[in-house]
Amino acid sequence: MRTGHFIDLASAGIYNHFIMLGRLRETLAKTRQALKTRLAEAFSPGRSREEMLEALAESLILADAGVAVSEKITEAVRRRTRKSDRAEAIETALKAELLGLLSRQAGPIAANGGPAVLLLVGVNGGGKTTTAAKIARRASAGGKRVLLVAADTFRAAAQEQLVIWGKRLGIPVHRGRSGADPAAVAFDAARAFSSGAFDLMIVDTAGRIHTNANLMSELDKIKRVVSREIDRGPVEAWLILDAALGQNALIQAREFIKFAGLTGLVLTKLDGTAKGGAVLAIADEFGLPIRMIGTGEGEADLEDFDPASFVDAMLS
Ligand SMILES: Nc1nc2c(ncn2[C@@H]2O[C@H](COP(=O)(O)OP(=O)(O)OP(=O)(O)O)[C@@H](O)[C@H]2O)c(=O)[nH]1
Ligand SMILES: [Mg+2]
Repeated sequence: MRTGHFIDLASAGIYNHFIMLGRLRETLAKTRQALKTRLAEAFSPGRSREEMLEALAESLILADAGVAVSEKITEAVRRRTRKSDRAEAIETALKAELLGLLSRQAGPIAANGGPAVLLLVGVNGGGKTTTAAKIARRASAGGKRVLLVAADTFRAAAQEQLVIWGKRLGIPVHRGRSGADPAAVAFDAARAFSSGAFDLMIVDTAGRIHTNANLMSELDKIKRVVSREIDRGPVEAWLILDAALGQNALIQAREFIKFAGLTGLVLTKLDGTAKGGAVLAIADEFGLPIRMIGTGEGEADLEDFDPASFVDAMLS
């Protein structure tokens, strides 16, 4: 009986792994296409090693990995393959190189229960509110008592959007008065959280343009106020980046990283973009773990960032 139970679990695990990989492959279809179109042609029989390496750099650039990182990866592949002119050797080296690059920055929520408070920040329309709902749903399914906080007080509709998600998911939402100071709303929510009735508090903030210094320093204030009030578990701040922006996502990240004490990144909208290669540039440039990826508009379209599956889905 017991053994059977474990076998069932194991096969379910493998089964889930294949389903997940299938979904990720679907999500990254356009990025994979961008990468592979040029590669397939370059790796056809009779091509020289230099032609292949040149095409490799080009295909990385086409997938929006950026010139610098594309060249860096190509150089690493060149070193790894020494003088080989076999397409398989180059492809294997490419996989290893991408895996190494992405693994440096992988980081799912810590095993020790994860953060107590999660502040989601980013520019307008990046997917903060949707991601807040997705994370809340997942944590709640895992048995955590979640409090969603609508600290986007600029637009009444923004708070309403989170309230609707809360109703749909059966998760309580703390909201402030329209126009209230978002730090004050977050403070009140932190008080409620401190009562011990919740395990995880997810704060949805207003979208802000990274060039507005006042709006950016408001994030520092929210984090400070909340951190002062919370006496258990870490307070994390994750930057929500729209992967479809490709290289422009890096420009945003460079500014946000100066504020809000960022502890992680979430890349949204990887579905439907051919610019997924930007993930490589992001992993290369920022010393911040990519925590999760958004793979669609639905409440379940969120996955932990797993470098091995990601590379597989991107290349095979
Ligand atoms: N395809 C796809 N769409 C997404 C994903 N995440 C969010 N979206 C969509 O992106 C749009 C904006 O999402 P929101 O969650 O409202 O973005 P936000 O950052 O809260 O926006 P503001 O509050 O206006 O700054 C919505 O239409 C979402 O459904 C994703 O992973 N994939
Ligand atoms: Mg929002």
